Amino acid sequence: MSEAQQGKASACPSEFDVIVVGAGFAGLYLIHSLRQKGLSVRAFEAGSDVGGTWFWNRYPGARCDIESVIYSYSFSDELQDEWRWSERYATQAEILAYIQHVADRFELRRDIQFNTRVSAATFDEKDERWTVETEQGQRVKARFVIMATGSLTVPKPVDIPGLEDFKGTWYHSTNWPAEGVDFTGKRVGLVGTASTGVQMVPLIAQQAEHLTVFQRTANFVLPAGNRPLSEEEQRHYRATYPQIREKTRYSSGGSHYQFNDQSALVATAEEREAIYEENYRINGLAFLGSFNDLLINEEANATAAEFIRGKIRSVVKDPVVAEDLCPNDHPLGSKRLCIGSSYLETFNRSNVSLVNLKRTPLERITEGGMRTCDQELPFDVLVFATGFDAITGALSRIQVTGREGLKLKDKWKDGPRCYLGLATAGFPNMFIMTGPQSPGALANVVVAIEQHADWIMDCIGYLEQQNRTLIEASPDAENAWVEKVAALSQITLHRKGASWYSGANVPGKPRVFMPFVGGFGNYRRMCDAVAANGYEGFVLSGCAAGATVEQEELA
Ligand code: NA7
Repeated sequence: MSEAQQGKASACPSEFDVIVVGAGFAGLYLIHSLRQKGLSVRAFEAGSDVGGTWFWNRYPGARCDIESVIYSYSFSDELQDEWRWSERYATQAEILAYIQHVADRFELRRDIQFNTRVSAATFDEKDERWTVETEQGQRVKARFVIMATGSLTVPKPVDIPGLEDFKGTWYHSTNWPAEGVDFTGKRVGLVGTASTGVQMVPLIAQQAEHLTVFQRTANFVLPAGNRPLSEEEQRHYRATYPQIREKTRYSSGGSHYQFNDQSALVATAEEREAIYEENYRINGLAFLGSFNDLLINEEANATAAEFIRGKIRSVVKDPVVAEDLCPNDHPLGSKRLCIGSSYLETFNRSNVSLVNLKRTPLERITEGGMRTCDQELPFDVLVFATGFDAITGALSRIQVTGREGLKLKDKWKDGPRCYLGLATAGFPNMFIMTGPQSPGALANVVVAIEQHADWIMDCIGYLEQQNRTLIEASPDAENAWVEKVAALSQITLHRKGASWYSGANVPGKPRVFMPFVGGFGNYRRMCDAVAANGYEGFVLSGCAAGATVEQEELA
């Protein structure tokens, strides 16, 4: 094990051009891009290897809900040509192997210090440097700091009383033992029925003596339509990658699908049924593109929601269980659709039961199991698929201090505020990857990461060209952007789904709809226009050594 992997301070000089926090998809591409620009970089990573979200989330059934051929980097033709995805939707293991391959191929590990959690980042106005501090007490300086801390990295703490009393073993999906868990012969209680729970349930059910699924909110679950990718498909993808990538860069969600530009209310009932049927069978998340108004018109949305409820009723044999699994309290797509394999079918197994917590609320975890208002159920193992303190969770755990001692946690106490989702006023030379008010959470995040990183590289280049040393979002531009993101979220039906997109899943977290919903392609064009207009909305200041420039007033 190298010194960097052991997290040893001696492996690290004390000053760099850029410090990157995190070595997942975002951190790795940043390291590669910064090196290409000739900048020195050090990345700090809490895990013992690269991968970020895909390093930690190793629970049974973990897969990406975006197709493997597009959930991958586009920056290197050689990388693209040599990598083979074995299935339409890659498993966590395959995605992690890909990320590790990228780290090896571009020799990225030598700039990463593993097993090192960043605890603080402080901007010093006098020497225009960030000081980044680790939990081991190491202090390193840099001109820029880039937070590549990920949107889905910090687990939401289990908020059910009594966990400390439980005598059996318990696991949270976000921190799964690397060696796996054997559920054979065990009575398992699982809480959480969104993307993660939906992926785990069928696999745990195959092993467990009995699996009890505790569901608070029923979700819209669609079949993934997963399958191995044939040699011919692989060849086809490689041959058409330039067109596929171009499409993902300017599409609404970073995908290559052709969406239907027709209203669901214009189509006849038969046409609607045929389109829903086709998309349900094979298109996963792209089901939402069946018509152009599913996310903005409640009547249109209701037709799709009813189609899915019909599917649930046709698959699940017990009519009471089927009705319990039918989502009724939020529009389809207002929370992320769940993409599964044999999820609904699993409820037809004799060793699986469903507890509807809306009807019989959970009271507490006990020594031997779980108690609802009407029964106590014994378990050997509890599994929590209860989600994340998403988007802002990782950043809020770092003590970030900007100009004049301004603390990020104070600035964001009523909700996060970023200009373009990339920077926040009062924190010069700090960039945030796929942060709040960026489209990252709603788009194919790898496409968003490449766009963010490329934009940041150009921005640093511009700053140097202008002989400036500091760049920061102006408060006015930030306010206008935050208002725009909030106004856009009111147009879509996302406003009706309480989810991690708005912090609604974490008790006490400010309710702010965080992702930009105006479409990824539009966002890219807006960022490009900002750059073309001399980084409009940003204030450039400071003066490079040996240069003379007029100082701009901060707005
Ligand atoms: P999510 O989407 O936040 O879902 C968490 C699930 O856990 C959801 O079903 C919650 O029910 C349930 N939950 C959370 N806390 C409780 C308590 N206290 N009691 C009962 N049920 C609870 O997290 P995921 O990990 O599934 O997915 C996150 C993203 O990862 C996903 O969107 C993809 O992008 C990948 P609720 O809905 O709050 O009633």
